[in-house]
Amino acid sequence: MSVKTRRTAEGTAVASSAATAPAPATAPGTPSTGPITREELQLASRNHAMPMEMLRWPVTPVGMHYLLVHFDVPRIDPVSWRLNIAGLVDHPLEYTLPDLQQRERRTHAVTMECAGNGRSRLEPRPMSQPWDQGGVGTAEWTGTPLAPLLLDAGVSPDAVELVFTGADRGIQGGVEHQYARSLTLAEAMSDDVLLAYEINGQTVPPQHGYPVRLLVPGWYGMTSVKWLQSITAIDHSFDGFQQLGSYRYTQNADDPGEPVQRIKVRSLMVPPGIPDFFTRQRAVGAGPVQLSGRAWSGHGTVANVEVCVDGAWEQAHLEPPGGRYAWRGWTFTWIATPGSHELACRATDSTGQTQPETAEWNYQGMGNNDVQRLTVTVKE
Ligand SMILES: Nc1nc2c(c(=O)[nH]1)N[C@H]1C(S)=C(S)[C@@H](COP(=O)(O)O)O[C@H]1N2
Ligand SMILES: [Mo]
Repeated sequence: MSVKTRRTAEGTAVASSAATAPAPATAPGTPSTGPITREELQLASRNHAMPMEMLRWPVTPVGMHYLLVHFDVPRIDPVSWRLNIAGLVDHPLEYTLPDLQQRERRTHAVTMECAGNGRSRLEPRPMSQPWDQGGVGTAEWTGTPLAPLLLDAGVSPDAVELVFTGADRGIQGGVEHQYARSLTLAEAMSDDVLLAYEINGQTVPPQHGYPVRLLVPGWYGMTSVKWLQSITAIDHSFDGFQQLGSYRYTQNADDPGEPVQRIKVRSLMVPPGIPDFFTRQRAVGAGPVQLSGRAWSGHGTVANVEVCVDGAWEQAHLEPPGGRYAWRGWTFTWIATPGSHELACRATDSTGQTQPETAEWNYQGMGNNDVQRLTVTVKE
């Protein structure tokens, strides 16, 4: 019986048999209009979001940063752990953790966002990690720049890509593999790419990639391979599952699509006032309300943020940038009048890209940066 591998969104795994009936509507990777499934709940509770109120913090506390782990968190012994640089290089190299820690040390505040952030808002809903809007966070990552290590290894002129492989292993798309992603040599040599071993001044915890993770500012999170084990120079385009089978803007299971790469412009608002426990509906008192939030883009800098109250867009005030790769704070004073109101925010980046009013659907639910809208009840 022939088994056909289907392209699926992150966190899902499926091999459907060509000889059997079409996959049921609950199969991973299948767009669904039904309620959230047990499998989605299982993923959502493993891979938590950043609560929206954490947008008040310029740097997200470690336990509040979002989390995305495809397989199991591997337990790694720091003493026997090595990072190998191999493949098409003149000098294959092996580094211990202290070797890396003794090299040049750099810290960047970096906003990281999961490519699937906003997925559950799409209709039909691609079945995978069902993010609402909290698949984002900003941390101060410390590590050593990657480029000098590549220069030391002497990457061959025949090399076109570098494959970054993590220690975690699982099955996705019917393929058993270690999590791995590639970058072109030029992308990997970029000055801002780090091998990170600290987050917010602490050792990187197990769930975020201990002992060392790749960190590629401006790119969606899947690029920043956790539990990094090896870097391999190859003379062709990497065809691993996480490169070719997932993280693509596609229209159906057989569409090769386009690769998901840099983070699209987005802004989010701290939900104002106080929430209702169950519905999370917001209530505020009448009068001036200071709205605030943060905006980011992996394509450039944030040029503008607008706030919409009941359909009318106005400029928000931008705070000074918090670093080249970190989100930018914004504020807006809203004179709240009694009744129900709809608030929204929208950012535009330095390349002129802005957020769409309605999500652009794609099969894997990638890169949804639609405008955030919320309803607020204003009391007398
Ligand atoms: N080895 C490995 N690296 C990985 C992943 C993974 O499952 N395994 N998930 C990726 C994805 S999809 C995202 S969004 C980020 C999430 O990083 P965080 O959990 O530290 O926030 O890690 C990326 N790196
Ligand atoms: Mo992700």
